[in-house]
Amino acid sequence: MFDAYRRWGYLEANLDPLGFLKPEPHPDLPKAGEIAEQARKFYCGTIGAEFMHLPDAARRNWIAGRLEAESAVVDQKKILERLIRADLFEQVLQARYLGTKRFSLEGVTALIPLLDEILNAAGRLGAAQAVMAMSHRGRLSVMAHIVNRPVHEVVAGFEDVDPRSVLGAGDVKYHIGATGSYKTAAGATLGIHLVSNPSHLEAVDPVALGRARAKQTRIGAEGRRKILPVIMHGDAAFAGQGIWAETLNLTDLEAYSAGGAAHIIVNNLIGFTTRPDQLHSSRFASDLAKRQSVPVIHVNAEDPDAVARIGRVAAEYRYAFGSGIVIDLIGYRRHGHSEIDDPTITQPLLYKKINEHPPLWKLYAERIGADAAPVAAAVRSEYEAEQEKARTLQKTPSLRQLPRYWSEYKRGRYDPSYEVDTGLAPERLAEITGRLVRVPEGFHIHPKIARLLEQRGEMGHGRRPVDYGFAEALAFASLLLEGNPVRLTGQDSERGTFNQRHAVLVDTETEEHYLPFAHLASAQPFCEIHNSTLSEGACLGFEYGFSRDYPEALVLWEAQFGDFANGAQVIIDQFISAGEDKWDLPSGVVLLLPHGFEGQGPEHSSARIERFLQLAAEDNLQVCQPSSAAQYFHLLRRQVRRHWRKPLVVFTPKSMLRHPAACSAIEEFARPRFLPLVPDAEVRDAQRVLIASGKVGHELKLERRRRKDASTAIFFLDQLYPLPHAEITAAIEQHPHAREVVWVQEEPANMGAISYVLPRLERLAGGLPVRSVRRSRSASPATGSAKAHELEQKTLLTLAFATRLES
Ligand SMILES: Cc1ncc(C[n+]2csc(CCOP(=O)(O)OP(=O)(O)O)c2C)c(N)n1
Repeated sequence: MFDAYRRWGYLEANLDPLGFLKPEPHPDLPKAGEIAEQARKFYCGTIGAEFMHLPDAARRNWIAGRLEAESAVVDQKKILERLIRADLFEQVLQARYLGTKRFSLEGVTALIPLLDEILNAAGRLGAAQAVMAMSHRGRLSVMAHIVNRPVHEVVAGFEDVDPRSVLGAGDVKYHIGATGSYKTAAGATLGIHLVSNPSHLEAVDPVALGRARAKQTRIGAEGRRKILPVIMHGDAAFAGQGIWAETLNLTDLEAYSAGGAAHIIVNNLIGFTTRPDQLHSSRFASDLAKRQSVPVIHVNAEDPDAVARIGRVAAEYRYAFGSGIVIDLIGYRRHGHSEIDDPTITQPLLYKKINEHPPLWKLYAERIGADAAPVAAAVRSEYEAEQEKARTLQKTPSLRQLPRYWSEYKRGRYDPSYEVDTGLAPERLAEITGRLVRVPEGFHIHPKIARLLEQRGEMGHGRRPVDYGFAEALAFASLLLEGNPVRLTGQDSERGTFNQRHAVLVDTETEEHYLPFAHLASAQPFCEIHNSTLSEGACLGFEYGFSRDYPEALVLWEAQFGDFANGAQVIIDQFISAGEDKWDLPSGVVLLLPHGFEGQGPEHSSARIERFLQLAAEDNLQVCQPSSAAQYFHLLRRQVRRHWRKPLVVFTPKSMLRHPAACSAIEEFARPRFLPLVPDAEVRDAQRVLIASGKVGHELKLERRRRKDASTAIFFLDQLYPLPHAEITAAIEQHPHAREVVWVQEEPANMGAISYVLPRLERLAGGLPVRSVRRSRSASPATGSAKAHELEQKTLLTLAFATRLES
């Protein structure tokens, strides 16, 4: 009978303080008798636990044991004080800033004692820091009561005193992150990082986990114990947002695990105006979590003692099993979605009931027989004084602080003084090659890989041109040997989609894996190269998060084909391109996006260069398309060796990966730096200058050879943003008799770099006419027919050379 209650008891539990979510009688649950009564006490009270889906009996027994044990004593006086603080914080803001959005926590104020209990238990178990993420709801309260930012600093956001300092930048107060510290009941201090967050619900989840993982990696073996991720979700968002489903799938994987997170659904049983029966196909918003071995514990937010108890159980479970757990904290929303919405229009009956319902602290004080009035009066006047103090501030204080490991890195605008040399002498490259191509004794190597390693050996010793795959390996290995960690994830990135990387070697007899990058020297930083899940948003979000806490590492995310990056568009728009402008938070994350029109159809051609260029402003990104293996090598090394931290978007080749035209002599790796513009070394005093980026530039060179044309110079624009103005002007000036400049791109006229490049080239061309050759405007990026592609490509090349030269 107990087992039936363990399995189904939650359906009959009393979980909704307002009683709209009715218990659902289950036929397998006997109602009469002493044992039934006892089981009902554990499983059908204000806690409803779903854990019988866990395949591991030890975990099921652990949870049953906790739920069936006597409740531990909780500090009711403290809980009451915290509930008073949470409620009066909102009421003071409501009174002083009427008509301003704050996304009040009222109705689910039990979140604050819940977080208290999680942090107290985690502190006892060895946590030193919590990485927290949440959306708008209750965020200001969490900043004040958990992150412990002084209330006047949090309130300063409402005063908005120095708008001139953030013209065009900054963010609203309920999205900005905060750093602070939390004192546990036992006197320990935990660092708290509340991650900055865009409006896009749940987008912050993978970012927070990536940050937690990076912090754990930095600490080493004790990392998982010391760093606890805590992620808070809205009920509508938890059920509805795909990026959260993707993130959940990362939880237990070697590449992504952070030892489990405490997840809290701050469940007010409503979306903006939308009812739960319109928000999810399941009884509970939390059902998605059951796809995995994650327990879900629902708790009625109006039983603070039960809430506190579950907080403790959740933290202990995370530490016992290194696994995530979901707490579904069910309450209500006192006001409209924001305080300026009138909820009585869409939920008149619900809000009639809410209006008559007293705040939790009053109910709780009555329940425990406490006189709350003196504490409430003291808290109210404390917060009113804080609000007065906020009004006197001259400047809105920053609530965030970058960790110390960021101190030597630069953000903001580019400055040429940041440049450093990235070249390596051939002898050094030969030496690195020796370390890269060796295989442990007894390792059974695939014959094709044996051949590849042999060829790479020749490349590294200057006996064969170096291809992209090996140029990348040389960049990774040299950075590792110079003390910089490397982390790369992406779909099938261990081998490489185009069979070009082979970072992870596989023993043909045992399928054991061997990562040569991890065995370069006895003391070296970590190198992690992993195949990712089949997700873009969560995986890129995770790497962005990782890069935020590892400025000295090369952190890369690779798209299988560049067009799939649009599955991560929210992360690109909201974090990578705008993060520094909104939150002053830098990142050096690298995106590798295979790009190029090769007749593979509309979906495998374009990484949408145009979108990245549209996002580019204020030196927020670097958008590059290296034209050769050596350029790629220098670009990757520059990203780390230079101390300017900026996201780097690299359009990487497909067919050109091994193409002789894109391979480089070993001497090219010794030249000092990456060239944002590669001028033409073959043609002097040209009459026409063609400028292109990527594969088409090589095709133009072949076409020039075929035509025996000696009057056309071809430049590669390898860095599209920031645009190398001086280099472009100087290269054009090398051809004083040039009569026109032509931008050539494979992409249709409404795509590619054209709308960004053309007006700029017109300014840089010293009065020469500038025209363009490209495919016609098109709704879809490329043709689905390989033959049509060839015809188009031929026409494109012909047009680049055939048109009339203007005088
Ligand atoms: C991806 C995304 N879609 C839509 C919105 C607009 N929006 C903001 S809050 C909200 C309702 C969220 O409900 P819930 O997740 O239950 O959180 P609550 O506000 O109730 O705490 C919506 C639809 C958004 N911010 N992000």
